[in-house]
Amino acid sequence: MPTCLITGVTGQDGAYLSQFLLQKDYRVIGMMRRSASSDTVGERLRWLGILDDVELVVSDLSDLSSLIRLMQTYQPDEVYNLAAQSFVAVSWDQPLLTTQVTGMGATNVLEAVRIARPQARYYQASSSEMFGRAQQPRQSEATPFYPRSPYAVAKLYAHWMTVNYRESFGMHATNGILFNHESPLRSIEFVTRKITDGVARIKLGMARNLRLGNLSAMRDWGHARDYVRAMWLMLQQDTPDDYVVATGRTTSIRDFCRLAFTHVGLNHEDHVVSCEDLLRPAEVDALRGDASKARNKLGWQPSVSLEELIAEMVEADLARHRARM
Ligand code: NDP
Ligand code: GDR
Repeated sequence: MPTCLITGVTGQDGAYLSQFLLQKDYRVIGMMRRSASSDTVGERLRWLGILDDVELVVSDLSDLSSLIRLMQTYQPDEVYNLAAQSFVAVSWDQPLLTTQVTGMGATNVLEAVRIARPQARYYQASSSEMFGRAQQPRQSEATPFYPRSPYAVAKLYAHWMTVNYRESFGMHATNGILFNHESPLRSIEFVTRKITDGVARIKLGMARNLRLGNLSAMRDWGHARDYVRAMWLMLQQDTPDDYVVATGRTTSIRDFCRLAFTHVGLNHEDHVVSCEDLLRPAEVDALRGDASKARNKLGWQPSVSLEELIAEMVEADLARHRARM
């Protein structure tokens, strides 16, 4: 039975990846940080019905010695570094924390692997945000980076450290450059879930309007369940490498709203308000990925359309609110 260690196991991707690897008969060690709200930690794992199947261990991306101890104790075959301060908007308010966790945290995990478990295969959660002010209309592994936020700069540092550990120490270290991926388990502050939650509230008469920021930004959105499969496929390759994972379709926030409101028979123009105070200091205007390499080398392709994703998210939010009424 192979053993994997997942940092960020309490997040969206950590939950879906745990489920995926449990189905493949892995022993799943889930790293989480200590929380005073321990009764609600693991909500996503509970939602998927796998909370009792994941072995939860406490550590922190900023605590190298505890990370080394984890590698020594569990001797993982695969390490998925998903933990991060992952909210772009907050990274302008907390640039140093974001650097420490999202950037240097990855080096801590790489160091722990190098010191205590160098034969483990390592996955780094890189991001399409690194393309930022995109230098090409479709972004692939060959597209130059132009990060536009402290988050993206921190991710870019982690990305190059992963490449560097691969080249310097021969480690099986891989970057997955994943474009936005969403699900009913997405945190509520991200725009897709904010919209589907807003749609559900408005439909159920609990709210009238939905305040958003820039409605013209465009993103390439897929389903998180598809994207964690790509992570695993990357680590099954003989040679470590970097891969873009995306759907190749790009949609504006405005059109996402239109689709989500239409799903419940409402018109987004009657409810969505664009507010100045929610604009970002610097914006990533448009992203559209070219995942040809993942398709050709990993045999990966997305299985969920944007319309299906939106329907699943809106229905989940309607069910959540109805259950509380
Ligand atoms: P989430 O924000 O849902 O999860 C982040 C996880 O990191 C949580 O488990 C969080 O723990 C944990 N974490 C935060 N700080 C620390 C710390 N100091 N020590 C240990 N754990 C910590 O992110 P996603 O699941 O959406 O994304 C997974 C990864 O992929 C992230 O690195 C993200 O930046 C990256 N990414 C995500 C994309 C997406 O569209 N979802 C696209 C590209 C990259 P807690 O629950 O305690 O807060
Ligand atoms: P992003 O996701 O920054 O792409 O990062 P987010 O959903 O936060 O923003 C997407 C776009 O929507 C615009 N927007 C709003 N965003 C939020 N959160 N709230 C709003 O009210 C709102 N109104 C408009 C934003 O300006 C932006 O253009 C996500 C994260 O998961 C990262 O960790 C990951 O690396 C990238 O996706 C790929």
